[in-house]
Amino acid sequence: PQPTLLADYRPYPFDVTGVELTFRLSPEATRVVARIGFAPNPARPGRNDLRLDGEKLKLHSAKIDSKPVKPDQDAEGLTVPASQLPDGPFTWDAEVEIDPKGNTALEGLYMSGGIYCTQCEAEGFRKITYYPDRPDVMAPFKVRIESDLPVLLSNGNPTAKGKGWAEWTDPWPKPAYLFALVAGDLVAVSDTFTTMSGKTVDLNIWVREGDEDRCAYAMDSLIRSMKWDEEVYGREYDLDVFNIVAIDDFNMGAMENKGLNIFNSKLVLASPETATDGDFERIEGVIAHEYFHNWTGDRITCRDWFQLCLKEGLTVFRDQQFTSDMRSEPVKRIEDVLTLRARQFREDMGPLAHPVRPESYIEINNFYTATVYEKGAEVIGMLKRLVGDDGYRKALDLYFERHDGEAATIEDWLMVFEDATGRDLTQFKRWYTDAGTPRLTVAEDWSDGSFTLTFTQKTPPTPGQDKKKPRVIPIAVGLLNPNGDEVVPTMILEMTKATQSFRFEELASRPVPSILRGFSAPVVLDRDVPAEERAFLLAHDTDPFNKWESGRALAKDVLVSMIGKDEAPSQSFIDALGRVLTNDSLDPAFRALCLRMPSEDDLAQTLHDAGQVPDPEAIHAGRGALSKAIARSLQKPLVATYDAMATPGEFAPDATSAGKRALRLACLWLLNHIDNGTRAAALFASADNMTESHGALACLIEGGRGTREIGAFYERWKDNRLVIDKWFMVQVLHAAPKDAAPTAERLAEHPDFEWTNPNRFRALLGALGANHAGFHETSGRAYRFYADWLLKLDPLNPQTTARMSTAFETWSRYDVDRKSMIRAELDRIAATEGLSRDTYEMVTRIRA
Ligand code: BAL
Ligand code: ZN
Repeated sequence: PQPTLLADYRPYPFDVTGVELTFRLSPEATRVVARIGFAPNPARPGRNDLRLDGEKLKLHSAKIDSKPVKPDQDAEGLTVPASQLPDGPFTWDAEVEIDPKGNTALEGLYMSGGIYCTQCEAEGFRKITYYPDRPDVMAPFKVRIESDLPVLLSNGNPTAKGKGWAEWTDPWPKPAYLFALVAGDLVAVSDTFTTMSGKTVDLNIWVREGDEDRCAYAMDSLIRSMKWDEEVYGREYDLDVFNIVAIDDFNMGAMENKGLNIFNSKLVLASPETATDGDFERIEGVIAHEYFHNWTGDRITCRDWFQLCLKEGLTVFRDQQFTSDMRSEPVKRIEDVLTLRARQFREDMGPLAHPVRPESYIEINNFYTATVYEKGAEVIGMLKRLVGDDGYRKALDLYFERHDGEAATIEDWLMVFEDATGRDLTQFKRWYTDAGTPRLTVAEDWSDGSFTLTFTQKTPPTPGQDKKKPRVIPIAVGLLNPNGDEVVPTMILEMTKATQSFRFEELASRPVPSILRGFSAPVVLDRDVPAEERAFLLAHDTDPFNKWESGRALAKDVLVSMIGKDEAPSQSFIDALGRVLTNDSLDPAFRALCLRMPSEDDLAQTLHDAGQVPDPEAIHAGRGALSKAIARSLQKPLVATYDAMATPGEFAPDATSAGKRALRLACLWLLNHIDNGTRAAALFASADNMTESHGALACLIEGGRGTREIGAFYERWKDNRLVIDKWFMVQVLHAAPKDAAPTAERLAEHPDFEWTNPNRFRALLGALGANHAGFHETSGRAYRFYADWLLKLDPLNPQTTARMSTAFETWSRYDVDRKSMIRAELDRIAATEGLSRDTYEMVTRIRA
């Protein structure tokens, strides 16, 4: 397959002046009648062919200005030569037939449990009708749906309906990827929102009958999101109705189609009994994310898919701000950095590294990555830090004013910051164009009351980019005196050179620096810090992020010396942790994060960075040994905290209650290493909420127990798909290294393993990939099993298959045997005849 290049961008030769679609729904033979107005685009003068994208479409008729035409058809679309086109504007009429029921790729129009639904981002619309399926072609849409199903939905406002049909009109010009249609036997949970200018918007969450009682949190999150976007960004909703639909079979989390968001049901449906606190938080965040896209994505979209971060990075940044306003800012920051490091740093340090704005792709679906999303958001956070809150607000106001209704680029985005703040962002732009995570080293110098920090930045080579120029790095720094008082509050040091010094004068004593506060830039801080200094910062740092980070770094140092050098667990680390655990002035959610050990994958990367070959079993054992040592040493305060953090009474999903449960479960996790599972079994038996029930079950399985509870959990929840996903996942994720692959193999035979459902597939296979020691178990059995399943899913659903292939992206960290076993699996996948373009691109990049 040929790559698409950013450098080849050219505007489409025609403007689309309007789109009218009629859908005659039928599971295996839906007819789509399209009438599309075209006018020559002045940006592409001269006579141009009409090229329309189209895949898996049966063309029944095509006309131009009512006269039949016979376009040249190929596997990717059709062409009407310029010679057959009128000089000026013209109308294209076409009727095609599609097969929603046979559409297992879940792109375009497909069926999920009897419901018709669509997913058009990035390039799914071309599976619905012939169209210039690219984001810079924007047009108003009118849609008529004909079906006997009771609920017929599309974008925009409802404009007419009768028995067996409904019409929708979307006045806002939009690209085809934002098109949506839903038809099914659904019921709505409804509310209203009054916007800042006094307009009433009807809000509906559409679900299957029986699921209505699990929509309240999603609706509440939507209303809070709408209000927040008005208050913080001045953005008002712009249609009479906002619809959300929950769908069981969905490749992504959710989709921001204009006025008709379609969600994976796991990101809508929640009740205390069925959803964990993590689920509630994700629902709140994703509802907000998709709603925020209405302005950052829909009203202003991307010129081409290389600019994906323009809408995704910004919208992630906005949903992170929202969650941090709704919950706890430091806790949210720590959670976001944990995710960034676990997913984006891992990507950036491996064969799939790519810039936030890539320059080439074979399949764009493979670029919905942590780099585009999470690093894209970090880059905006840095911009805000550099220009300040006021500068950021001015720039965003200008962005909305200047580009509303347009398909914009990263250049446009940076230009509004330059124009609003007067700042030159030429060097800053490298964050968008250069891949890789910069590594910062620091030297300290102290003499005569003056303290100097000298930073050096270096970004390792990434595929296709050997040499890297220095970037602008905002380094937030504060200084503490030896008593633990802050003598220099947080300030931003702007690093622009490869090596650069910053001096602090007139200090009474040599300070302890707190560097990269709030994780002010997505870099790795390579700094050997003595354990005493880390413990000092854990105790005294006023910056909550760095307070947590010091504890984390201490834990890592201890684990690395236990794993690599067989050292005993450090008592001083355990004591420092104990002081955090018992410090009631600290938020329980924060304490829970401090108690959580670094992940095994994170430790493997750390060892690899230190020039060692990680041994997954040794890492697993080391982490277990440290947990046990902590539990033995801190047993009393752990038990006391476990008891004190109970949340009796009615379940509340708010951040405070969730924080208590998180701390309670963190204590349980450690105590489980020394109490033979007694507490976990008792909690499982008594829990009235999924957070504790699931947390207790995870502990039991981790301890090699829980057979009875696994059975009871299944019996109780066998009719609830989302909870049964958890049942599959928890058993594989927490299985002992040797048991992970056999457990996954056994569960794959279970009648409920509906593997064509992406949630179910991810629950089982995703859990295997995430069980570090289990996935990398020495026999290679897990690698084989995983690759077998990728090959089985690929012909049906290339998008999900390709995404799941990233389990193999870290292969180069490991020993020769593991490397060669993983490479053999990658070779086997790559050599498979008929492999999808999606998976082909991923496996060839991974094994390169
Ligand atoms: N646009 C795809 C799903 C999302 O990021 O919202
Ligand atoms: Zn998004």
